[in-house]
Amino acid sequence: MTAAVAAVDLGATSGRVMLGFVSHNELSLRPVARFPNTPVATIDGLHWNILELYRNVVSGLGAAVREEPSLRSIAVDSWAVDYALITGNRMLGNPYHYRDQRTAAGVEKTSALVSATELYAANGLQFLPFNTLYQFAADAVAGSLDQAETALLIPDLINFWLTGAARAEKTNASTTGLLNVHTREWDDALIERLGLPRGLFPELVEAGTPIGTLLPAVASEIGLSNQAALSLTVTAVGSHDTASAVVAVPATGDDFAYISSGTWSLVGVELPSAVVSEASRLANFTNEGGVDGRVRYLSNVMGLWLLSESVRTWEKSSGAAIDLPPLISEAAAVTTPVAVFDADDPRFLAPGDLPSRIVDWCASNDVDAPRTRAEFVRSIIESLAHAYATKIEQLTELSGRSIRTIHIVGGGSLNALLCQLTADRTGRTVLAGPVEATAIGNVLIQARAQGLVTGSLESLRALVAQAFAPVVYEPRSR
Ligand code: ADP
Ligand code: LRH
Repeated sequence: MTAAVAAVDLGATSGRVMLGFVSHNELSLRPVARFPNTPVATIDGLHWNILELYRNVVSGLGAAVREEPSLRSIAVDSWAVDYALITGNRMLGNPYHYRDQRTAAGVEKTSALVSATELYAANGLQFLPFNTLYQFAADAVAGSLDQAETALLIPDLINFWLTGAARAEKTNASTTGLLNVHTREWDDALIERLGLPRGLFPELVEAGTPIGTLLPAVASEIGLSNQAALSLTVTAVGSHDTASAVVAVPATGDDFAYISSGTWSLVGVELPSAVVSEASRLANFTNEGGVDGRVRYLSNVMGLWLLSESVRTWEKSSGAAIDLPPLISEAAAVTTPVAVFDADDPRFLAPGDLPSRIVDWCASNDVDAPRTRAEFVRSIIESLAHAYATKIEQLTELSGRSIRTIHIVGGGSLNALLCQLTADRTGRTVLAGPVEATAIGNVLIQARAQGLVTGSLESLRALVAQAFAPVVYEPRSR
């Protein structure tokens, strides 16, 4: 039997609500709403426009229910690390964006309390200045935690608003830096050492667990009677978007790496257990929690943010909208060599004029900077492919996993130049797509919880491979 579920997938660039139709031999998705995710800078820093996002989620769910009145389940995933502080039912302030500058004070405070080696042994997480624990430390310095009873990561917050139940889904909780890498439970000793209130952290739930049913006001808002709402479950899935994307990598065997390529590029392999060696810490590889207890052993590359923030800069100065596909075609036609810069240089993290920072990087590294738009785009895409290739080599060394093919999923899988250059620079076959891997992974885990499909991640991936044949890029000789 095929039945419908709805996936809410909130990316850092855009959000969508998608209907998923699943049975043991069928998988298809249909978008019902897409909306931009545009952050807002105010006098106290950079924030997500969380109420606007929630309004779009509810209106998208309304459209989903109109199209499929017998919808069985809803699940939410989003970007990681960010959260709202809650007292009772009240949100204390608007959630900060991970690109906000306030975390520097948190990094300093945390490093004074726990060494980087001890931290990695406890949480197995790569250092990113915006990891939730540094944000909490910054909040503590500012006194913002004093009134808070609970902290909810973004998908947990949306689930709370939909159902009234405050839970912490584990894959996303693993990005806080406060889960123990081995037990996958809140690390009470670490939380105490950091001086954070233990009560902030809600009960953990695994992907696939029911969270609750819709609150009556929400049911009415999306056009369901209270009675009908009782047969619709809000389900926990891999609520970290990357965890859901990894579920939907259409891989066979285990000799593959994935690149979840969107605003960020997450380059990794799936492992049965964590790698917490000193070499892994120094290479800044992370052990994030995956669905079904798997480990997502990966590293963040700055990603297509480099391109989208450059496009934003050019659009601002010209006042005209820029279409991505022709821009990428112009970059593909560039024949002169372009600068390959360090895509992960911290100078690229904050919002603002990105092309000028590429020019700065080139000046400080004595490299000729790109001049035309097409050269900038080519330089960005070459630099991303170079970073991917470096991470793939490190992955094989650090994990011992041999990698034959590379699956690129997410928006970046539509970028043919990026996919081809990745094949060329890694010397491996690249399989591109599906573009909506995150929503697909979200759909599959709720469908499995509903009994619409059964089996391991491997059998779910076989279903993805059958429904969404990837585009193949073979390496060209250089
Ligand atoms: P996120 O989930 O982080 O919001 P997505 O997976 O939606 O990110 O990917 C967004 C990125 O996908 C954009 O920044 C853009 O670079 C790329 N992208 C989207 N559509 C296209 C397209 N038609 N051609 C090339 N790249 C695209
Ligand atoms: C990708 C992502 C990534 C995190 C970053 C904050 O959307 O979730 O896995 O590191 O956002």
